[in-house]
Amino acid sequence: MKLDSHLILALDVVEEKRALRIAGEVKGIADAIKVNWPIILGVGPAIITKLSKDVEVLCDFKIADIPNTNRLIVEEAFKRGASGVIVHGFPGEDSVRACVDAAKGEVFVVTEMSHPGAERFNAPIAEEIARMAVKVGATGIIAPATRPERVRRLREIVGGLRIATPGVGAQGGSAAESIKAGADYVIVGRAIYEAKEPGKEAERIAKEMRKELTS
Ligand code: O7M
Repeated sequence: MKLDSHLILALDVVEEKRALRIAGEVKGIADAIKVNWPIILGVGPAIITKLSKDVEVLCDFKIADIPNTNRLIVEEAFKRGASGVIVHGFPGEDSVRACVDAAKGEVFVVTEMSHPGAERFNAPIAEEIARMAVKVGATGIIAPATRPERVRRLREIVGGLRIATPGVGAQGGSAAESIKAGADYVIVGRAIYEAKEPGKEAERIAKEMRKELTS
């Protein structure tokens, strides 16, 4: 996936017309569009192929199953035009390795999630998951923009792997702080797709990160 604006749009809308309008407005601004179950269930998996004609598509299926099922999901995502997939780390090394082996593009592994509830079960194993992501040869990890100090710590563990951080805007995280903490990408949903002018808001966030990177 390209690394230019450092912005990934989380397109969590459930109507095709609206999805395509927003995708059109951020075209050339976001480095990729992330699709999750809301749009897949609302619009259908053909949206992956449709979007992928104009932008790289990251399939955020948070894949978390046994190795064989994981492999099947990953194969289907790439068959439809995905550039990358997002998988959970907690099912273990064999499950994550099955994704890496089946992938025809990038694999991001979720370490610590951005919401408050993640602190109980998720955060205590996040560093181990990050080490596993390095070991199995994943492209990168997902880390919480809502806790920049955790992004910083996870960066120490994963070295040169890519880090994508959701939780900017609606969940209270800051794009500039995420970049400062070591993120390569920020993932932004509502702050962009609920904005009056999604393209302008995407541009504003990209500019905020550019400023941070050049300061
Ligand atoms: O900006 P938002 O809050 O509207 O949307 C954030 C998006 O990032 C949304 O698609 C979530 O499913 C996703 N996300 C999180 O918010 N927190 C996480 O810890 C992980 C993800 C994610 O993208 O996982 C890969």
